[in-house]
Amino acid sequence: MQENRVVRAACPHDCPDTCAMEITVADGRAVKVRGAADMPFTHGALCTKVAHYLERVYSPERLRHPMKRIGRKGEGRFARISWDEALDTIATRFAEIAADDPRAILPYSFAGTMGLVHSAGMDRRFFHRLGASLLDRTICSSAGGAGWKATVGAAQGADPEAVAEARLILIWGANPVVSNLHGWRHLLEAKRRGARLVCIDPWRTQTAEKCDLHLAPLPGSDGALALAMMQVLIAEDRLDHDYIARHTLGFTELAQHVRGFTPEWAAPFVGLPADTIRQLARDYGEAGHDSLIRLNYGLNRHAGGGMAVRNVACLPALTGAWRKPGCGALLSASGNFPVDRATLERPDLYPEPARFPPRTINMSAIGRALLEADDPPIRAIYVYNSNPLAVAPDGNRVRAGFAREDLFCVVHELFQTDTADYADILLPATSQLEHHDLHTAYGHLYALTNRPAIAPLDEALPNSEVFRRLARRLGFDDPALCEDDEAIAASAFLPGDPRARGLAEGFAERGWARLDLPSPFVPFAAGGFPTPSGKCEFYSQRLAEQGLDPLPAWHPPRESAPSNPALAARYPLALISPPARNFLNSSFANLPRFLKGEGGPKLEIHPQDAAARGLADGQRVRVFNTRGAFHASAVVTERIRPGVVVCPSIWWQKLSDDGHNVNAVTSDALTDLGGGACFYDCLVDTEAA
Ligand SMILES: Nc1nc2c(c(=O)[nH]1)N[C@H]1C(S)=C(S)[C@@H](COP(=O)(O)OP(=O)(O)OC[C@H]3O[C@@H](n4cnc5c(=O)[nH]c(N)nc54)[C@H](O)[C@@H]3O)O[C@H]1N2
Ligand SMILES: Nc1nc2c(c(=O)[nH]1)N[C@H]1C(S)=C(S)[C@@H](COP(=O)(O)OP(=O)(O)OC[C@H]3O[C@@H](n4cnc5c(=O)[nH]c(N)nc54)[C@H](O)[C@@H]3O)O[C@H]1N2
Ligand SMILES: [Mo]
Repeated sequence: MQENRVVRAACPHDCPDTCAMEITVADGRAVKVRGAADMPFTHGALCTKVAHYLERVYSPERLRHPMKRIGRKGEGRFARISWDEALDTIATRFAEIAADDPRAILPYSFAGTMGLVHSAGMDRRFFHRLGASLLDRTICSSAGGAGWKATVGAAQGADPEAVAEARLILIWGANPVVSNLHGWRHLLEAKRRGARLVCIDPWRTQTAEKCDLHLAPLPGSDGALALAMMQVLIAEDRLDHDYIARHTLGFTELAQHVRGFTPEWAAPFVGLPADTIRQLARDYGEAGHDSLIRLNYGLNRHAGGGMAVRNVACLPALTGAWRKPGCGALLSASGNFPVDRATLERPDLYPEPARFPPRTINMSAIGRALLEADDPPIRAIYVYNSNPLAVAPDGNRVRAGFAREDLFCVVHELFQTDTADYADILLPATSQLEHHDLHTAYGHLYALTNRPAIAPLDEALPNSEVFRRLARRLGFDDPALCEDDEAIAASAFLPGDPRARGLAEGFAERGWARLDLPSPFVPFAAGGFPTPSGKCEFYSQRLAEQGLDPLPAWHPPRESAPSNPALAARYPLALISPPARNFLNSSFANLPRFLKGEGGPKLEIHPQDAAARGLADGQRVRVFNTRGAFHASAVVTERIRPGVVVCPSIWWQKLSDDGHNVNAVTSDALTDLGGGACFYDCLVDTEAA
């Protein structure tokens, strides 16, 4: 009998916390998963989902063999085949299509695993070499990312482990108790030390409940709120003039520009009294250098989401809050990691564009692309690390796209998801415990390795291995397409970048290591913004060159009374669908423990809105607009403001009793910056089901 051994691993899920895990293995079977006690950010704790990870790894629902479709598309009937048959079928079809135009083949992936090897390594190399359409991976953070980048320069900000230094913390479009639990520990520590926490969220979340103040703006109004805060800070001279003079660009233009954006101007858009907005700005100004804005992506899932984040990102440069450890603002820390994309992804493998110019498809409008793209139409799609039938907006259009008889669809998955039901060839994927990978993070400054703890279940294969095998079949003999996972991981960071110093030693010793950055890391204490000017850009020449407003602007939601009064009269409720605590997007949303934890799709609705529709608590309701409808049970509650409804998500369509989830009603419109998805920019109405 083998002894128990403990394997160092990393949580693969799309969450800012990227935890270090320790997997206890006995006789080849993982028997225990716990958070690493020595990893400072994980601090020995896992979330409610990953604490029960073995239920996912060993779920009887795991796919264990390659299969081919024997029923209608979407019906979900499959027959077992061999890997050889599966790969030969895919290689033959891809070769046929590529002979005409390889851009008719589309990879579709997001962050089922965030590991570099299995989400941004061999997969990218393979599709580049094939000359397939490129995928613009916009579904989560690209709007906010673009707004932040235009202002601050890169995804860098306050050191997440130093935030307890702040005295005033605005938690803005973020719900850390649910979606950034280990970051929340540090925010709570700030509170314990006397900091005031203010939550800015249309919904009274578990986070809002624990803050000193909860402000509930209308969804999509953050751009106006931040402009009004700037107006007050500047008009009342609550500014750090020295910081502004040395480290910002365009203050004079900004001051001129925001003069009319008073709290009185903003109030009707924001849905809060002008006095409340003015007080928030005064408190923020009063806190001076000691404030932190912890944003997450809630405010970026609106038509104006890019500009909203840009406007918020201007605030700490006005007060000089970037000067102090743990202060300033934090959206994502991912830009601190010196990832060598060119080596990982090998865009140079793309065939000489002489034959076909590269074509990019935006993943946030995948339904539209499958139905409408020409030049060339999409003839094959290869889905991995994603479940678009459940997570992509305008779900009915997505479904219609995947239902196309002439579309060759490959899905590589751990489970038979909504998307898997539409596969022609369905391939079994390994879980994180079964493969090697390397992880960066977007909520802290540590890199982590993930060592395989157990052998792949039955015939499951990691993403990289399937692409290696397909490359061989297609006769792609470039050495980059033969590299093994350890070698890919070993070359993932820019050689010689000082931030990567000591990582390899840390990985070997304990599986994780902090980037070689000062601790605490105060990136913009003395300016040095990674923008073209080296300053925080209130005025952005880059935006001007793209034909966009170079100064912070107000872009109202697409679906709201100010932009579309006729639509708002017909569908008066603004629907948001933020993360459910027991799910991770649509992952975990098929497993008994987590389904039980959530207890079925819900629609939280204010008592006034419920009464106006004759709806009672617990009643089945139909939520609808022109795009579609889904069912949920009403939760009548003052946690949500009048005029707004919430459906914590993301449910699988086929596990919902009417076969539809919230994305039946969301739109595939794109955001102002970054081409992102507008999940929370969505008007609906509701009635008894
Ligand atoms: N448990 C759990 N954790 C998760 C996830 C999950 O599904 N479940 N998903 C992961 C992923 S992929 C991501 S990107 C992150 C997302 O993490 P967050 O960015 O924190 O999640 P969101 O729900 O998008 O936004 C957070 C809050 O914004 C609020 N909000 C919605 N619209 C607006 C608005 O217009 N203005 C303001 N101020 N607030 C608004 C929502 O009510 C929500 O409470 O979480 C990750 N972590
Ligand atoms: N209405 C609404 N829709 C939303 C959101 C919302 O807030 N509201 N949030 C949006 C956001 S922020 C995001 S990030 C997206 C998330 O969208 P996705 O990234 O698609 O996230 P998941 O739903 O978790 O699907 C990931 C799938 O990858 C699979 N997987 C995991 N590991 C592997 C692997 O190693 N190999 C392979 N081949 N597969 C693997 C999992 O089993 C899972 O089915 O959803 C978006 N959709
Ligand atoms: Mo996300």
